[in-house]
Amino acid sequence: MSEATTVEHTTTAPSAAEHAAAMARYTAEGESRARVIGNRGPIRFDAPGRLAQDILDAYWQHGFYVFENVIRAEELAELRAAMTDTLDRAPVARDADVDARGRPALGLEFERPSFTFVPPLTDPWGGTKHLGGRHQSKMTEPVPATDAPEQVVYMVYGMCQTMEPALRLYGHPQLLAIAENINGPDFTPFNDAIFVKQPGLGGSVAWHQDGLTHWTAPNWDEGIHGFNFQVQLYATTPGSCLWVVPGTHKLGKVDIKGMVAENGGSDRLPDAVPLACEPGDVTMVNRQLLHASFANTSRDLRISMTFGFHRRSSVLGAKGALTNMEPVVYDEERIFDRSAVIAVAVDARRQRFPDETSYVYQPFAGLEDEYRWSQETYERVIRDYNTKDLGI
Ligand SMILES: O=C(O)CCC(=O)C(=O)O
Repeated sequence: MSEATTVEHTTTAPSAAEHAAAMARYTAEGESRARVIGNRGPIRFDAPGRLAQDILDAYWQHGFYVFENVIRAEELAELRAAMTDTLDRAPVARDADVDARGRPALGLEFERPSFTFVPPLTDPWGGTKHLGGRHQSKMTEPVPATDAPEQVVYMVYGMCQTMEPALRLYGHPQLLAIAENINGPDFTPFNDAIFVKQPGLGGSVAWHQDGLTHWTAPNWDEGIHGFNFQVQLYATTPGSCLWVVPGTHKLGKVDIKGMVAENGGSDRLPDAVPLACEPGDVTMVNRQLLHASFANTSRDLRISMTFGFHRRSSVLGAKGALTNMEPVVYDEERIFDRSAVIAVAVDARRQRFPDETSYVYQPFAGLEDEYRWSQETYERVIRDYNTKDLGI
């Protein structure tokens, strides 16, 4: 994360209103490109646990899919309530240890901070060396309203340890079955993060491809860096949502700076499509797909609960990337410990939704009784689980 606390806008920075107007023109073109591709609809299985072949084909062709209407109203309401409470309990400012009501802020007890902040409408990573320098080019940073706060929450980490509904979401049987279809039955977790984009305030995420470790691997292919789900708590619109450039997951590392230069210096890349969603929709995006989100000058709140999965073969023996922690090689034990979060999540879900058929996670088949959701497994498996993320 950028530690900058103030931002000096150049005289060429657009106002938020100018940015929103430019986005509206871009949106119309993006939406018509998106309509041609389609790549959206309800989750369908051809046979128990086997994702419909046309969905798989569409995902592998374009590098993304939008699953509609996945999260039922009851669960969505629980997720929203948990998220509202979480944001209410965020530190009042970046380094504060109390929330806006003077209570001890959420997350102080964990090893990794639960919140990151940015000045409104800014891009903390574009053109920097953060996160392996993968965000090659800076996004437009519109000038926020004069009464905007100095900092706004940008991302929330460690959702499984702070929000029980989020832990249950992590055990969602259909989403885990999809992960199995994409990455094999021994798939592993990646990490999770919640992107919070408040209307008129939310920062941007510069164009990037996620993977850091396997671009030059002899066995490189379009699935080697896994994928991310984003569960949308509210309607996302082209002004607030994630944009992707279809098909780029097959191209290897792309020259983002060159693409922006060729586009006259504009970050509104010509082939991109918006992943607009309704509440409860879930996007699946290949981590090698070129993607970004713009400063949120729209009127729409976006909260995207984001969690990803990998092939086990991509992770085992890989040297971890993406965190500031000591470089570590992911061995069997590390993978098992982080994967145990899935086992506990499946049971947490079973306890809350006993009529639903639970997902059977093959690496923990037969170990279910050791990973029942309880205070004991919270302490043993869930607390600080994100220090064991499997970032590649
Ligand atoms: O949702 C966003 O705005 C950015 C998501 C993203 O960059 C990611 O999931 O890697």
